[in-house]
Amino acid sequence: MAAERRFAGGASRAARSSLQREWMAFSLLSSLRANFLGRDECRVIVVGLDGSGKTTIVYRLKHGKIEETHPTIGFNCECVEFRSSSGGKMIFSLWDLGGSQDARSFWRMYYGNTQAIIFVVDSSDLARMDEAREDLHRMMMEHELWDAPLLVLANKQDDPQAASTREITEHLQLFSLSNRVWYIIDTRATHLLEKEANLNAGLDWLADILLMPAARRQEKAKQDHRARTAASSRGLDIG
Ligand SMILES: Nc1nc2c(ncn2[C@@H]2O[C@H](COP(=O)(O)OP(=O)(O)OP(=O)(O)O)[C@@H](O)[C@H]2O)c(=O)[nH]1
Ligand SMILES: [Mg+2]
Repeated sequence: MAAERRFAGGASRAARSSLQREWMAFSLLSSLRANFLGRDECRVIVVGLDGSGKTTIVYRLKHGKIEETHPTIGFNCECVEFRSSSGGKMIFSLWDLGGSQDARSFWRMYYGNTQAIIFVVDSSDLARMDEAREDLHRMMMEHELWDAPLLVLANKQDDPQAASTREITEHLQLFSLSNRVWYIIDTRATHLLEKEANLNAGLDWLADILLMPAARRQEKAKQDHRARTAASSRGLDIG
């Protein structure tokens, strides 16, 4: 089942009441999914600032092609069946949340039962990297998301101005996330070649992590943190 909710923009009050309607639609859809869908479905929220490429990514994963997008107010939801390179099978239920400032104030409404977070960054938008970091860390403090693995997609790497994954790791202060499994990967969602788009590589990591027992995941978070801290102190690449 797929749902699309889009809003063409406009005055803030209109946008907020549209967001409230979206939230009600979301609650209904969530409870239907919880009742009727299988246990191998993983609920993932796809978040990040407006224009970072979330909808482009979700549509590409779903339909295998690049589609025209419009700013999302509310959410899009798509189910994507995925088999990781290690053979793990997973159905990702991807909840693509609008990234405008108005829409971001509603993100927390969608956190319940979330199993993983995909945070999309426009790597060429250095001017808004602080804003992205603040939103990310605010989300990391949320109780409902304490255990959710975090996949950061450093998108728009085709842009000549794009910051590297290492630079983005530093801008977003990912190293401070010592109790969470996280991973950052470079993506080019509008590149024609899948290998260059690199989206499946990110889902590969996520599928393997989600198939791990929770206790093992916590242990991995600690191991990764120790390894990254050690690599950083030796000036090595720590992504
Ligand atoms: N150059 C380049 N453009 C991209 C890439 N990914 C997405 N875009 C473009 O970025 C613009 C915004 O993409 P969307 O997917 O609508 O962004 P969004 O994050 O869903 O934005 P909101 O819905 O407003 O939160 C579109 O014009 C996309 O074609 C990429 O990797 N490289
Ligand atoms: Mg969108």
